[in-house]
Amino acid sequence: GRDIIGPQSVVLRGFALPAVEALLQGVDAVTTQSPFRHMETPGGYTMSVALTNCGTLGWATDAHGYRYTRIDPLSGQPWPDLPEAFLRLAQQAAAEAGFANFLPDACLVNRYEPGSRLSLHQDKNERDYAAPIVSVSLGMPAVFLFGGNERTGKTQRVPLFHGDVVVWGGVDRLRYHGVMPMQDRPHPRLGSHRINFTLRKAG
Ligand code: MD5
Ligand code: FE
Repeated sequence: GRDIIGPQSVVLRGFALPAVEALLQGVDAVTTQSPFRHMETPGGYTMSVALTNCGTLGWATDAHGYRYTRIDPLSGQPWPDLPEAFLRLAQQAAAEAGFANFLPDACLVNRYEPGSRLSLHQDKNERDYAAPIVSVSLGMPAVFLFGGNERTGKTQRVPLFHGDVVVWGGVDRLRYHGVMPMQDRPHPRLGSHRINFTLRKAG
């Protein structure tokens, strides 16, 4: 089924389930070349979420700021190719949500463990806010926080489970959002991890 969480945002429950094994193979291929790492923020913190990227452009942060890069600063090589299973799923999900012809060039892969959180933020480093973002959740459940266009004000709590796919677009694209601190509720396939990957048109 689907849950409408904003005027142009929808949770497609279990949409990724038929593709899980292919997606996890993709994650393995990516992390063999560009391992998960904990990046520094411009504010001097180390992120509790570990991340990597695939596709032409990858999101990175360090003491100097946030940016998209073509080269993985850890490996010194281009980010790994976008696995075909990622692209196929993202295009199907985008189409299902009313966004035809989604052509992502960037995929950020986040890995959460118990205690990991993502504080309220906006995603503003992409060039084209008209393109949607497709987000795939695997492993442990999370509570997603969905706010408004300003940091203050009400946030809704949206539970996200293994296999859920969220498509965010249009007027919802710049809403504040985050992930509550992860509880340890081990998943049969992924243990005490949550993996979330987001496909974007960044360039
Ligand atoms: C996560 N990741 O569950 C989330 C899923 C990130 C991030 O937030 O930046 O890595 S993506 C949720 C998202 C992305 C872009 C826009 C909006 C939500 N939104 O408008 O609410 O690891
Ligand atoms: Fe975000």
